[in-house]
Amino acid sequence: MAVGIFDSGLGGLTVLEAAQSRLPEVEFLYYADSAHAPYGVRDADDIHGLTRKAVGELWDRGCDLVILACNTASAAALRRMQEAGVPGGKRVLGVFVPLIEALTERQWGDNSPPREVETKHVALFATPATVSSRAFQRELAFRAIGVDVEAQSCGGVVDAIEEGDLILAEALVRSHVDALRRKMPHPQAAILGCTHYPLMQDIFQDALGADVKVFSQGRLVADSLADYLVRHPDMLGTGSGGFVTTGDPTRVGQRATQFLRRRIAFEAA
Ligand code: DGN
Repeated sequence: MAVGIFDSGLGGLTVLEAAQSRLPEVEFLYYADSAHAPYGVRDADDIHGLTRKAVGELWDRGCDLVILACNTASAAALRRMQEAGVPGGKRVLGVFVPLIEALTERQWGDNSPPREVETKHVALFATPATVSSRAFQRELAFRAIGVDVEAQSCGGVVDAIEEGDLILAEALVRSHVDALRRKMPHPQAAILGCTHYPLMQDIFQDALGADVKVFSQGRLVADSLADYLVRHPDMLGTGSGGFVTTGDPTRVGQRATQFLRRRIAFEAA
């Protein structure tokens, strides 16, 4: 019985880790489409096609419920996949909504009309594809009014993390935070709108300063998954847990081991 967790690469491990600690009794099958990472510089059709294929493979492996632990895929593919129709008994969920519910202080699934919220100046850090989709702003507008969002497209950060070059990743994060501050000098909150970025969360927090509340998705998505499984226990599926990748399993396993500080072995997808 496993839930599928999908990302183009290693970023979704931040969601997996939070989900494993929130739901220790649940197995997870993690799918990294490393052969096609990064998604953040691809166009929406391409991202949709790759995401559709990966999610289909997770469904075929018995994961009835798949979490897109990737904002780029959630922005470009989720709505389209849901509108095209998901096979009976299967489900795919994204990572935007739990984050936006936390930012706007809403309970899970509160679909009441948009209202004023405390946090009015929000910095969004995400991949070029997520920023240009404006999916975050669209979802936010369903729930809140009067929020000023300044988005910073963080080119290069995902690639540096995937390559294991954390010195370059840190330099890029600091320069993206500087660029954001030139547009919005005093954000109240910062959204890490890419599941890779929590791997650099301390650097974001340091560069932004202690007075900026940094939101990342791991725990929020894990809590919302736990709620979902209480209401839909039948969605646990028949698959078994593990780690698969379309890339080189040895190399991807080494990087994952480095990030999670425990041994992770990937198999070929
Ligand atoms: N981790 C992905 C996200 O949350 O957008 C980014 C992956 C990528 O390929 N750019």
